[in-house]
Amino acid sequence: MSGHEPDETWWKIRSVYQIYPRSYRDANGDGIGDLTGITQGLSAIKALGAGIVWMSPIFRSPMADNGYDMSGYREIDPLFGTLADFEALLAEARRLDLKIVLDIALNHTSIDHPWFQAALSDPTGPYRDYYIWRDEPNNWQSIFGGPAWSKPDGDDAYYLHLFDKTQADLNWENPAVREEIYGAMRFWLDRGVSGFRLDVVTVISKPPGLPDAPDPRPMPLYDLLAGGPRLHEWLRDMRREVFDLYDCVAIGEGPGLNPERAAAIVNPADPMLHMIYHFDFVDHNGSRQGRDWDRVWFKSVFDRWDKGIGSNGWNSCVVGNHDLRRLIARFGDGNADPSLVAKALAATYLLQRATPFIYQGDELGLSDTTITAVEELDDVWAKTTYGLARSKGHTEAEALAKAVAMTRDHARTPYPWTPEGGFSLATPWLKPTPNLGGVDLASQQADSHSVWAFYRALLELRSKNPETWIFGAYEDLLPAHESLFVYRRGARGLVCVNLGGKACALPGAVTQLLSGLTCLHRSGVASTSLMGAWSTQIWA
Ligand code: TEU
Ligand code: CA
Repeated sequence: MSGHEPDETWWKIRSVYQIYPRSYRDANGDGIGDLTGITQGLSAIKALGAGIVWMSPIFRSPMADNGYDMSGYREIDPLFGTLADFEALLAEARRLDLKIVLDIALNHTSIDHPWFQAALSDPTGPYRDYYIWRDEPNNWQSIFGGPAWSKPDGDDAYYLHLFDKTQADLNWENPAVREEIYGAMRFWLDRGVSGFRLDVVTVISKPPGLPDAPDPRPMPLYDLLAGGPRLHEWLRDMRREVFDLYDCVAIGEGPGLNPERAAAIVNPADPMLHMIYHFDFVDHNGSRQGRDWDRVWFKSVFDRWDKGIGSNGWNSCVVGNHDLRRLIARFGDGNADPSLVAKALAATYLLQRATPFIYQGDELGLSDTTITAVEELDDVWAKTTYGLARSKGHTEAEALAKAVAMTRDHARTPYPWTPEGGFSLATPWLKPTPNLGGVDLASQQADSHSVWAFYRALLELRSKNPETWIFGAYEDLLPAHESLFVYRRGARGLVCVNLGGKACALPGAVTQLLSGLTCLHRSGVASTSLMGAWSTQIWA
């Protein structure tokens, strides 16, 4: 296939907006976001210009991991509403021409799931083999910290949980498990959803015999487990038994992937999933990894994935999500104007040869929140981190600092609809991020220079000129520059971004290219020869 052949496939053309349902909008006044709230909010997503809405989990769950611990794959959790509320949401989405994509955690269920409960009450019955049991644990550590194996009270064996101890890994080797998951996906596709985001799908196939890991710590273990021996076989099954039967999109979450592994999964000649998103950015949660934010590395990630998949298959671009600190906190600079940083980052990831994913609030330039006490933490991972630090002898203050540096709560605070909040009439379930002025939807919709307006302008660019901004070939013109990100799209698209706080001269070769083009958008102080701090200009 040639490098820039326009292709009308909707999941390439449309952009994705990710909703965190607990925190999007509360319609019934209990302080927690819900489906009716989402229905009311869809027109705002339409106005922004996204075309696909991915909702983090809404299925039945005891909410230890806010829905990524599912106890019923065919039920809406009552906290979020009813099936009728969901049908109303789908009807509104259809009216607005938005596609709805659901999130399914298929690597594990909650231990409250009836399957796990049956596995406990009847160890010789059919549900025991839905999960992974050993008499003696191996050395694996859970991603959230602590051992990856737990023994239920009164049981003889340990079950595997790569995440929280309430999230038991499913035994995908058991064909009955696979049938259950495929059936659940068809259940929702039959009701009109347009696809799924498959949580940690790369780790469903475990290494035979579950051997000890050379390095059992969480992240290295992840890399070891990603892409197990039967992953491709099961993804092909899934494609045949589910996705090929509908006009839908299957988006894999891909921890542990490199471009070669990912390319195999989205290869049009042997299709498994439509898109899979990598962890090169997701793994970079700022201070949690203690890595510097290196602009040359940042640019190289876009380049390596474009080279790795390009038009042979299709890339997706996830930079921020509900598992991370806020985008501008991870890839900003403490001193800069946050709205300039937000716009500069938007210009890096919305105009790639890929489907961009916008995480709720990033389109407003929302920043990290302030957390001053352990009681303010909700994230199970952060609480585990805090507890482990305390048990290792760290003081309360040290343990809290560790948890605050990594907690996923930063991204999960209520969506700011108005300067006063506007998320709920009640006290929200999680303390909102302080609004230091103008970081709310109403203010930004009224301001043509807002971050929101900038996001909308870039999404409009993408949809108005797909040959250039969606399918045009990608080339990084200054890969080694320490601050400037200048890339080309197709024959005429050119994006210049200064990812730093100091003004930089544009190299003459770039200035020359600009002379035949028109500037479509600009933020900060930028000219054809100079890029001010965190400035952006987009030409075609
Ligand atoms: O996340 C997978 C996951 O491993 C991430 O938490 C990742 O390790 C981290 O972001 C790296 O910085 C998915 C969901 O997105 C997450 O919310 C769930 O907690 C997790 O799976 C378990 O279902
Ligand atoms: Ca509610």
